[in-house]
Amino acid sequence: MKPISVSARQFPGDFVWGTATSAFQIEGASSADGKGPSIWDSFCTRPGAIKDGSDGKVACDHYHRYREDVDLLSDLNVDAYRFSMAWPRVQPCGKGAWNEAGFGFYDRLLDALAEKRIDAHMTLYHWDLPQALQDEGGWLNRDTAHRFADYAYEVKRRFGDRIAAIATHNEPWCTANLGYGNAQFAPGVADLKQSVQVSHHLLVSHGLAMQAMRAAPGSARLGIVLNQWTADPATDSEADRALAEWEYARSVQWFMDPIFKKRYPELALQGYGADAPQVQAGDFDIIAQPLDFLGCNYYFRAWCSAEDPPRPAPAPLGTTDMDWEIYPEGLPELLLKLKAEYPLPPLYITENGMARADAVENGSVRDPERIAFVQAHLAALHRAMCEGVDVRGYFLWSLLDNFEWNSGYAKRFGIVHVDYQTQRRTLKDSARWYRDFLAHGAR
Ligand code: GCO
Repeated sequence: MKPISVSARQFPGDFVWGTATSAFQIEGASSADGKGPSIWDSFCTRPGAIKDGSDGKVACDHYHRYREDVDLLSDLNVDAYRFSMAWPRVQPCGKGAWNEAGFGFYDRLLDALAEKRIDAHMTLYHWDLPQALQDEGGWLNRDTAHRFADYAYEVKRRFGDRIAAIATHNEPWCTANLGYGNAQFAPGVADLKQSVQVSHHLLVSHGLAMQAMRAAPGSARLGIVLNQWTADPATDSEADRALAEWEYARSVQWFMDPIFKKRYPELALQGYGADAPQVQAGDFDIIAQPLDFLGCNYYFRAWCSAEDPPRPAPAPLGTTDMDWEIYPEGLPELLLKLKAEYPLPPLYITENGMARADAVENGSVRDPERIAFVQAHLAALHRAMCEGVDVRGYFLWSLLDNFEWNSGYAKRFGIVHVDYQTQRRTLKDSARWYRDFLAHGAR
């Protein structure tokens, strides 16, 4: 990929620039100060679940090094930092007693961010359900949605004036499809019917949490973060086109329709047949709460081939270390499609970035492909904004190399390299580029 010229000055003066992380992927300290175990702590002990056999016990040790990491953020000139709260850190069993020591960590993190004038964008649920709730059925148990709303209320009550934005869920598609559909993620279940029911409970929990947080004090803006993609048929064949429509319906519309149209997409319901979820009267009224923002995580498009084996995506710009096609054009295509289909609130690109097999050589990490990746996506994003899509911010995934779920530490998404033996942080060239990009756009 060639470098593309893009400047922060092209974007609105109040555009929010940030980086993103999540609790389980960076914090470590998995049983410190009263934290309860999460489903990811458990999943990591399952033989073969994590490709490199690793776990989240230490991760980036951010729990102990958060000050250094906030200094890094400040050096990068970002306006905002997106991170998640570990539910079992603040409520070890997912219900009942709060863990003050756990809240203490986020209190200190928020103070450190405020000191550096960095806005906090917090996610309540980035996949680390308290194991105690899993023992009672996890997201398959509708009661978990109510426990989630209690947790959301408490967080907003305590921190609602110190956090710019709170997202209920990060990528509920992953929780349902990877956690319950194909067992790649915790809790490691492979059962279509369960995964579809879980997706419904996640949506209900989002709605209940939104209602609870609206009733709590605090000025934080409230929304949800979805992973989204366009779905392109590999050929013009009827089978490929049908597959692409199905893919878009079951992934994007499945979460957008309930929130914005109080229904599930007909095509997906038909496809699921007997596996369609049980929906109670009034559920769509709960789910369709007004949002202050919608977070969109964009990494790739879905390439839909019904052939066996499937036709590979053309990938003229190459693929990332995850084997994901680099396809910046999909971002404006997706955003314009969403704008045409839904009454959207302001959008944030809450994740975008790439994995690369990075290594430190002579004290530096050369990652020109990542710089080109971000530039290309920003240029594409800017085109969507020129065409009228209301996007308010961009968060690069990720600040640090971290625990990439079932890939363990083998995949590096950070703009800052982490040496897991020493916990040494080294700015990659992409971090230096982002820092300068933001400095030149200084307002
Ligand atoms: C996601 C998660 C992140 C991942 C990132 C790279 O989008 O899947 O939010 O936790 O690490 O996306 O896969």
